[in-house]
Amino acid sequence: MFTNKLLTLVLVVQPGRVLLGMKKRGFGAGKWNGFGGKVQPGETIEEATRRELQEESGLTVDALDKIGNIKFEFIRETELLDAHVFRADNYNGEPTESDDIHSQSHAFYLGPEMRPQWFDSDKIPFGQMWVDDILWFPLMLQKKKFLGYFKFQGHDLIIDHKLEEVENL
Ligand code: 8OG
Repeated sequence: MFTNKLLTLVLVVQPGRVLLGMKKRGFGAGKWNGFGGKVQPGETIEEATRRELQEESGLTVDALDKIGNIKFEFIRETELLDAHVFRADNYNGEPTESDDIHSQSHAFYLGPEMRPQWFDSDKIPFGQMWVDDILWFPLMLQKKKFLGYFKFQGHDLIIDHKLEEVENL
């Protein structure tokens, strides 16, 4: 019945601030979010996490901490999104709008997908983010691990959810 779609999401965190990107098109356009996307065939989840981070922010990271797994269901849709969430506390490079050479070489290149910006940890723009984020960002910021399930009606309304802190993922 349901198909599972593997997604990655990484939050780059520095003392007192978090790097988010404004998604300019596609799924979640107009929202601030961490960096991530679909896991491609032949790629591990961690490889996909690093690739998406590099493509969308220009950054590379050494250590990636696995901090969460969130399943998203949308009513009347049969695709379950299975998002693997990571946190990185150190990074290399300077945040820049994505300049992925591979996508630029295509005739249909649409320009950068994300515009990165730092936000103070107490000024995270939850009003312009996915509505579930306000529930689990506090755990992420405290380095707590969690499992989540959110059932959406459309893109702005949660009709059912579970969120639990766990010791291990
Ligand atoms: O490839 P694409 O950009 O469509 O991947 C979707 C990205 O959005 C991926 O990084 C996972 C992330 N994402 C969701 N739902 C939610 C959500 O509710 N909150 C946050 N913070 N990220 C989400 O797909």
